[in-house]
Amino acid sequence: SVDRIANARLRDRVVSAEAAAALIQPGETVAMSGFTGSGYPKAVPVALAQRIEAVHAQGLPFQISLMTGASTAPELDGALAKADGIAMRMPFQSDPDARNRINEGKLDYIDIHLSHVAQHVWFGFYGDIDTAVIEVSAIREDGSLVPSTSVGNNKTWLDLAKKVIVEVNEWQPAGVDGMHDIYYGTALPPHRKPIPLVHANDRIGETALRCDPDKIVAVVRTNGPDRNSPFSPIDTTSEQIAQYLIEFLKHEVAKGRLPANLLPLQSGVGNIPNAVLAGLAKSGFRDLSAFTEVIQDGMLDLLRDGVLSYASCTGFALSPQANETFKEHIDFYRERIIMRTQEISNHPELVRRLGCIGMNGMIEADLYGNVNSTHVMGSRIMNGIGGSGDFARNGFLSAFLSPSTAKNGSISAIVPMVSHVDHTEHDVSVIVTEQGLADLRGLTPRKRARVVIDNCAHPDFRDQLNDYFDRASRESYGKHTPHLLPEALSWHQRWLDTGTMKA
Ligand code: 0RQ
Repeated sequence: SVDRIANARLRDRVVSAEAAAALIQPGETVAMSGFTGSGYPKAVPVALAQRIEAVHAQGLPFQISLMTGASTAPELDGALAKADGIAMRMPFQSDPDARNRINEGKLDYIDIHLSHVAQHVWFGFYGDIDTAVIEVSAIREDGSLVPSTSVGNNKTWLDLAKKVIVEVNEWQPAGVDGMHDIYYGTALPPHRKPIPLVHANDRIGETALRCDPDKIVAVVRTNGPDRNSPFSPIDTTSEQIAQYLIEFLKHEVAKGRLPANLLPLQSGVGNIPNAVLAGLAKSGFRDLSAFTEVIQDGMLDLLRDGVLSYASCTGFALSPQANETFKEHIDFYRERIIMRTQEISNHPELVRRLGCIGMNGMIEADLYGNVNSTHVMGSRIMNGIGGSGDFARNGFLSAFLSPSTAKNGSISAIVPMVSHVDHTEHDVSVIVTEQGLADLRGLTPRKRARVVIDNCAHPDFRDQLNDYFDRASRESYGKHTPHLLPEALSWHQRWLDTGTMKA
């Protein structure tokens, strides 16, 4: 087979993962590839974690600051977190070991909008990047780097890092070459220009990443799969949520507010968004498009069936089975999928121009439409805001989806006041649970409360919510957004004290 490293100079820099990891020093800021479970380096982070453990065993300190696209991989975040090797991590994560350390207060985590990551690093808010570790599918003869299954912040990492380690992963399909669109027209204020993208499938950049070969200090050959957990089979709760949302979209078409093929869809990751995609497949919609961050199983199916004409993304979250399908039919998918840098896939200017329809999961929502996507009981981080905020604020409309209860019915996902705010009442158009859908557009806060309780709350919590709202409407200091401050977060405290939000 053809050597994936077509550049002779860079072929000479091939070393073991251990030798490459030895080039990373304690205290460095290291920027890695990876977006959810795709395109992350498979070997160097593990070798680095082993080195860190060996140094720790000698009683010496060794930690790095770690930035990625939005990686969730056990071989990256997991391995380094277990080795206690991460001082600071940003942005989105969801590896259980990393999450536990963050929630134990042992790992500093900064959760920012995915569209902000590249520009904040360019602005200098995070200091220098010492090393970039980037997985690619191939190195071309001219030394340019063909990304693998995610682009994320790789362009920024390669541009800004002082030294670069490249992993060339042979497991990734060679046919992914041509799927990427790397935009080199970004600039810093005050020199920014409009981004010339007006359709979700426009190509505005190059198919490979540029990198100064003098900065590439090591190249490592790997051959390992992207890892994502398989989706749970679609349950009735997810199916009901999906049905309510799809009926709503059809209603919007009937009212003339949306075209028959909708507007570019953004879909979060997880079982409920996957159920929505599965529902769309059966709904009669055709010729849809997606401008989203992550392509998951459901979207590949929609592309295969022609329900979705094309999709723009920055990464994949595929089950092992869908990974195989993707690889097998890479020529088909390359014609229909464009992978962009995450500053473009999530760009507020583009999300606003295209009029994306955002569909994301949530932890909880309150009576007035504020949404918490990240913190259980206001303090324990789940994953991170990811791109949900980029799409919620800037899209044509934004839906947040969740079962109406969590933890065996002991928690209501509809609460008097959210215990942490990711999306304010100003950014949330629609809330959906298996109980129904609350369309908050054009409603005053008090009318929103009515429709959220009536349509979305679980019957077990409806009386309690009505009681709160009625008393707040009478006794609140202000009557615009009624609240009883001592009680507003008492539901969460009750759950912490007694194991249930029920009074
Ligand atoms: O916990 O696994 O311990 O049982 O949260 O909940 O119902 O499986 O839902 O997988 O769709 O995740 C908001 C986390 C929902 C996700 C969130 C507990 C529940 C369970 C997961 P267990 P479900 P999902 C694009 C968009 C932010 C990022 C985003 C998310 C676990 O959607 O991370 O949108 N969103 N990115 O038990 C206590 C509640 C709870 C609760 C759920 N009210 N109280 N626990 N849980 N609701 C992608 C990217 O940006 C990369």
